[in-house]
Amino acid sequence: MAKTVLITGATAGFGKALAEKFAANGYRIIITGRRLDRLEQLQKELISTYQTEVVSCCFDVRDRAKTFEAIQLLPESWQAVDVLINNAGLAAGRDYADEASLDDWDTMIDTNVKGLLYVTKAVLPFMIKRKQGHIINIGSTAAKEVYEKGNIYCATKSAVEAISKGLRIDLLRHKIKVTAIHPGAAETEFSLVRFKGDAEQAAKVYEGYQSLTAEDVAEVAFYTTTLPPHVCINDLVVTCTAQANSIYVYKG
Ligand code: NDP
Ligand code: 8X3
Repeated sequence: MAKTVLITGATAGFGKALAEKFAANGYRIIITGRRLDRLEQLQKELISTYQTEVVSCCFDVRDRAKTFEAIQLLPESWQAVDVLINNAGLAAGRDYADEASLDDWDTMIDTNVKGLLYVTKAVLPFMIKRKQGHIINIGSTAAKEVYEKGNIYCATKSAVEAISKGLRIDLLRHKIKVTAIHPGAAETEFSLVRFKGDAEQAAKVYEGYQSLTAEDVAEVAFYTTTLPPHVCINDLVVTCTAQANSIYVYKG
């Protein structure tokens, strides 16, 4: 039977590219996100382009009850999740800590940390039952070096890194792989969301160099799932060639 991947945040950016990449490689796909219209559109596209099976689940990962309900209500044939990609996430604002909004901080912590934990906890019993599985958590170069005005976004991504390390240890006995992938700057809706719809400010982030694309990240993430059962990539940083880390980007 074809393998199954569950991808959070599949309505845009990395998540959408990941859904396409896994579908092109014969996976059955579970896509999730909050924007129902986009989920329905992507579901149609994946089915018609790749002739694969696709289920879409619309929920907000910050809502603990709804997240558990959506995952627990998956039909039994869809509960055999081989790969879980915790991708849903965002940055809200880019401000000095003393000037930043507490609501933005709550949003980032609730989505990037607590949401990731809820989805993981809901999917884990399916993997444990089958004594196999691969969890891929999307962190960021922001987990590795904190940058000015990055404060809580960087903290949430450091948390993703620490959570991945902890899960890797605790899940050894269940033979479940845990990979953390830390991409650098990639042009998606990320900056538009961060700057609350200010397209000009968002575009400036990617000016003067070739940033990563969502497809680049999907390619790398997919690669980590192609290795033999005894091989696990634990932690992987991927940036465009113009970027050394979350602080240094060469715009030449
Ligand atoms: P996008 O803004 O393009 O996509 C984000 C996705 O997350 C959307 O599908 C969105 O769906 C989903 N999402 C956000 N909040 C929630 C929520 N509360 N519940 C459910 N889904 C949610 O960003 P990217 O694709 O660039 O980002 C994906 C991940 O990669 C994030 O975790 C981000 O932090 C990380 N990252 C991004 C980098 C970049 O430069 N782009 C670099 C490094 C890491 P919807 O709105 O429909 O709910
Ligand atoms: C997103 C990339 O550089 O804005 O994680 O932190 S960055």
